[in-house]
Amino acid sequence: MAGLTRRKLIAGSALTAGAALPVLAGRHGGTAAAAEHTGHEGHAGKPPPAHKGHGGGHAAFQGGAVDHAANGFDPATLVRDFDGGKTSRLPNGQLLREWTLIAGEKEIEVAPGVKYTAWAYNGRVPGPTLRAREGDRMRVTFINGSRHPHTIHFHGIHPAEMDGVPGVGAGMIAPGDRTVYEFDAEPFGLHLYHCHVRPLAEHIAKGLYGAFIVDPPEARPPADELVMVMNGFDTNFDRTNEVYAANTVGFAYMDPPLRVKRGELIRIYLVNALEFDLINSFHVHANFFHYYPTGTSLEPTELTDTMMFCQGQRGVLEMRFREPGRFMFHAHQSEFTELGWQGFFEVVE
Ligand SMILES: [Cu+2]
Repeated sequence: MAGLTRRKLIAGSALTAGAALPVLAGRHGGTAAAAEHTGHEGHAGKPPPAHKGHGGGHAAFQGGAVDHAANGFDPATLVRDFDGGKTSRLPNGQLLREWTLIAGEKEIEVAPGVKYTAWAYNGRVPGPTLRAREGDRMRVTFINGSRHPHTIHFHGIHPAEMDGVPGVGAGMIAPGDRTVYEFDAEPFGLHLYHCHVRPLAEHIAKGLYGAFIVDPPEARPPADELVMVMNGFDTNFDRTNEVYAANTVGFAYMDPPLRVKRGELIRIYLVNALEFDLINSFHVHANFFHYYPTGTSLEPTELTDTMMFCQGQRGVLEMRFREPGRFMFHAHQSEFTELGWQGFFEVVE
């Protein structure tokens, strides 16, 4: 992978724009994808092979050949996976939610044939989507099972010693050590958590982050709820990303697409965990969404089809599809789109 740069990938994508279309239409079987995968790897250390139409070159990058079982997580299920922890009542009546997060090292496939040695909470990138209601007590036991010091820094409001930064409270957690972060879940909204050990960009970019949802005291209206953590992977350590995605695996929602129901309220908890690029974005085709910045108000601030996000920025999106069919969603930075950050909603009756 040493010679794999994102500029080369983009150049390749442009060359094979025609070949990529059949992939978008979902006509590639597993065999074709596997063959293309070989073609893709051919780009790593030598000039691109001649593109002989269908199946050549970078159509490979857009196949569906990632081994989700080997990764240990699948974007298709992760997108609706919310973790409320183990619940019990404290003597004062407050609801206690408990989780254990273990930091470790794990090789994952972030696009067909593109492997990356990630640092992960509980073996998945993004880490578990932690979910509580405003005012619940959160108790997160953090175990560092890796060879480097790490922390968990939560966004939200909490005491300084629970902030998960070096030099405050428990500070950096050494390999083999553990600590407990405990605080009340507030304010309601969409937050995130991530490691806060320097060099910060590397510790975050390696995969130590996840979404943290605090529900309002009165639940939001019923909806088909999705979580998308926008991220990227610097596979050749040049401080630019070679792969972009929502929920880690580039092109994951191209095949299979994300199935949603016509007319049903869809709520997306959208977090930008991207490093090395200052801005990311979300765009949906042929539809508009209400946008709730940081999810901290129940009144939307905007009706739009595109939002941009700085690092750590997040918000809640709500929309309904009027018609069945396939509708794209992707970053509106075309470069990110071509390098993996794109998918389809498949709207069904
Ligand atoms: Cu770290």
